Amino acid sequence: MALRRLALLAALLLPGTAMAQMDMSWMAMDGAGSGTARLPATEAMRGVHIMPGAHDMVMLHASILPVYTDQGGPRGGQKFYAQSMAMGMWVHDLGDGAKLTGQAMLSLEPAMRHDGYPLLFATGEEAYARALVDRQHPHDLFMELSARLDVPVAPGAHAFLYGGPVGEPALGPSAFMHRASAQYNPEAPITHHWFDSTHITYGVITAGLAGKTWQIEASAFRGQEPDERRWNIERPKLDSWSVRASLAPAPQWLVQVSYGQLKRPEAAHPGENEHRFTTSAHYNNGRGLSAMAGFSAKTRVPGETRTAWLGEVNWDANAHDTLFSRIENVNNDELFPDPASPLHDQAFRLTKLEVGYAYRLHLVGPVQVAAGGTGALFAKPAALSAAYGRNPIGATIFAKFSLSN
Ligand SMILES: [Cu+2]
Repeated sequence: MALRRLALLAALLLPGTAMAQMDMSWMAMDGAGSGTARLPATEAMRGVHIMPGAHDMVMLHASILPVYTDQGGPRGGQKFYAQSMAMGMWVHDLGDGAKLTGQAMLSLEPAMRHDGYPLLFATGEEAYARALVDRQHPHDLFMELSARLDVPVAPGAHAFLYGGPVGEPALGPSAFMHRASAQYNPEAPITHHWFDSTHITYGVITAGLAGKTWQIEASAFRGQEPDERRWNIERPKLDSWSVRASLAPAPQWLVQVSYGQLKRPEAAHPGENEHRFTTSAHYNNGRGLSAMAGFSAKTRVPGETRTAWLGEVNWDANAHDTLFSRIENVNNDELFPDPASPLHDQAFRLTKLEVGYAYRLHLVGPVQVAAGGTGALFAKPAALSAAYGRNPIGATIFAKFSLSN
């Protein structure tokens, strides 16, 4: 594992310190995902690690992902766009098993138009004061500004407190851009607003207890989703709550169950709260194969319950070739936001199957590129054929430049 190699290197470089005397256990991350979410312990954090001192570690990660997509059918748009993110994490050893972590994550996606990029059958959030349909919103400049304190409370157990003006509550799986199973997929899931849309939340406080193989936590946070002005930091609030339990029966596995009650999350559904239940299982064999399966049920209050499934896999077959796929099934009632439409507010069960290939190449220093393409097929009720065409087929090409160890 990268961290162990790093600890060894640090011990060798620090003069006068024998490996046996140094306690590097404070650097252990136990499969850290986005926010306080966990991933399999075999899933190493990507990025560049620096040790400015024996008690400090800095991790840097960044990626830029130019994409061209044609989503297919009459409602599927075409666009050239770029996703981007940069992350800095600083971990400080406080001694006696305690540590302090600061994390910042930024994106230049606000430079996109407010309506983001075409993504057939995706809905959620707004642009130009209208509900986004068949599009994915851009992310905010500040994706995360958080701090976390870990203190040991019993042998093999520690308590943690996490929070900040921009963070991620204990709800859902680790967000898609942090999962190895989605690392080369250039598209957001169309089930983003069922599973992991709370990954950018203005105002989060989470308290939890964790061991190597388990974690329980609870959050207070702002239920309202980010608005379409993406350069600013919105006013934090703590009007919603969630709880999550995670279990790692083996280092290759992580299972989470979470539930939250969100106060008026969506501008397009004024006056409606949301209760969200999610569960997911994540697998990583530590040798290039990672996968996830998840289920979500979100209930509008007042309103209906809409469910979604997601399956995702990434396989680095060798040093250069990667195959990946995602299948999603969702019951969506937001495809026709115009009240004049006869299909307004009607729910349709949709399936998207996406299959992709990436060629990975080490460029220079810590920079690598993964270039490839994806194809997408959809299954939908016949009632949607007039709007979406009988068999829309999506095609996307991309090149992802990123920092890695
Ligand atoms: Cu998002």
